[in-house]
Amino acid sequence: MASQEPLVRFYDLSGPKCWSPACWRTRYAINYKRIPYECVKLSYPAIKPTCQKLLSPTWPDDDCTVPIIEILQAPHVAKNDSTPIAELLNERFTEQDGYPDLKLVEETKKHARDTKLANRAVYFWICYDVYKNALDPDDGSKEFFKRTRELDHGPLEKYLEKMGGSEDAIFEELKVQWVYLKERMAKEDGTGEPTYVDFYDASRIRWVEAANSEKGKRLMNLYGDDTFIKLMNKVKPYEGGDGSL
Ligand SMILES: N[C@@H](CCC(=O)N[C@@H](CS)C(=O)NCC(=O)O)C(=O)O
Repeated sequence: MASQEPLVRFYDLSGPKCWSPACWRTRYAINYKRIPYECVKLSYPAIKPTCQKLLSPTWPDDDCTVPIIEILQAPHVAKNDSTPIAELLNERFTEQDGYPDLKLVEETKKHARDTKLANRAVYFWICYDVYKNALDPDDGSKEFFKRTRELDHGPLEKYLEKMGGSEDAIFEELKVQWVYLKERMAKEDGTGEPTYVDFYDASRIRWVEAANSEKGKRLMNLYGDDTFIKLMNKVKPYEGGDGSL
């Protein structure tokens, strides 16, 4: 990648590791499509000004999120929101021009409800770990994260109480919401070509691992089988790309 001119600029969150699940989806998508890119790490407080600069000065507060990408070739375009970003990458970097088509981007919308519930369960389970371990300690992200999250749901230390108060309760919820993944992986051996659905599911694992590696290990064994081993084997070749991991 380093020797090629970047065609995309990818805005990810700062922190010791890539941790944001939404940013992982974009990272996987760009790597899968083999698009040369550069990565800019943003602090939490920098997300809104960056959206306003790149997307629109009146960009709604609730939609000020990373990932954001800029396509650096004419016509220049900037976009945020991971799934529309994946769609845009397929439109602009086509098979005809030698870029692999990322399959099943639309499909993720079919599981939107389960995904939302599963993300909610994981969110309350690991939010305090994200605060402690995943954020950059020196760029204002931690203060911003704590202040804004606590306005919504009170002290981060007590988030687990919002979801039944125990990891067991979280896992019971996840087992139900994620059953489509278990059923899908039961038909696979973990060596096939990944799709956007695989990247979507894997991004949740990466999120937990970066926040708390022990919780990540326990999540990998959610179903007591090889569901997650096969999933993570499939996506592994698409993790790197710009040396920032
Ligand atoms: N639907 C969005 C969600 C993105 C999202 O929630 N990003 C978080 C980081 S993981 C964010 O930018 N939050 C900004 C904030 O909370 O101020 C996507 O998939 O891109």
